[in-house]
Amino acid sequence: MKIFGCNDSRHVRPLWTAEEMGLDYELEMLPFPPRFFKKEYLDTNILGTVPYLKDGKVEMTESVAMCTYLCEQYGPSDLIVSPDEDDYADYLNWLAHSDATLTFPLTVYLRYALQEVGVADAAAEGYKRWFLARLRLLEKKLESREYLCSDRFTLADICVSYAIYLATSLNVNEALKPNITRWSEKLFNRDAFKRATSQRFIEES
Ligand SMILES: N[C@@H](CCC(=O)N[C@@H](CS)C(=O)NCC(=O)O)C(=O)O
Repeated sequence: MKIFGCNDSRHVRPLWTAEEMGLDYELEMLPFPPRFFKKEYLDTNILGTVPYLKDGKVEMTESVAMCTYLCEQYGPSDLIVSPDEDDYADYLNWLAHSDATLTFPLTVYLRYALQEVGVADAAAEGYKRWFLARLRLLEKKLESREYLCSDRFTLADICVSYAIYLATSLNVNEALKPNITRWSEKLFNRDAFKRATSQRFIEES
């Protein structure tokens, strides 16, 4: 199995999952954005996005789906919440929320605040505020719990906390509300997370 990523990109989700499960994988780290700095990558992934996962005939372009794939293909794993558990619907909701509601506005912020400065500065600020407002649900949910679902560490924690990791790597530190800080510090202290985030693309000088 091979996973492609860029520094701090959403490849952290499947990599962290693979590390938690003790799976073997090959990782290729690319310069960001690859469609610009490594054009031949488009022959591998026509979208040019990361992460990209190749496992035999399997090819995937969605980070959250990759996490579920790894657990279902190479599990069984407690990282998954199954349909017979009380928190199943909540779990599915957090998985979708992690990318569509939390990570998406941050990537618009990244583009216009850091990559294309001056093109749409107001959009950058607007999407940052939108992201921060959308953390309301997460901060409230974490008032009374250690993990998001089923009283244990699951893919919901991996996928949602990645958005907090990305926010802090972009210096959007207002994301660090009290409950989110307590929860994410504990998650980011896991050895599997440290292994997943320590593998970086190094620019040749
Ligand atoms: N929904 C996809 C989004 C993939 C995506 O847009 N990744 C970003 C980096 S985190 C990217 O590749 N950006 C560069 C580009 O669009 O060219 C996922 O969850 O994997």
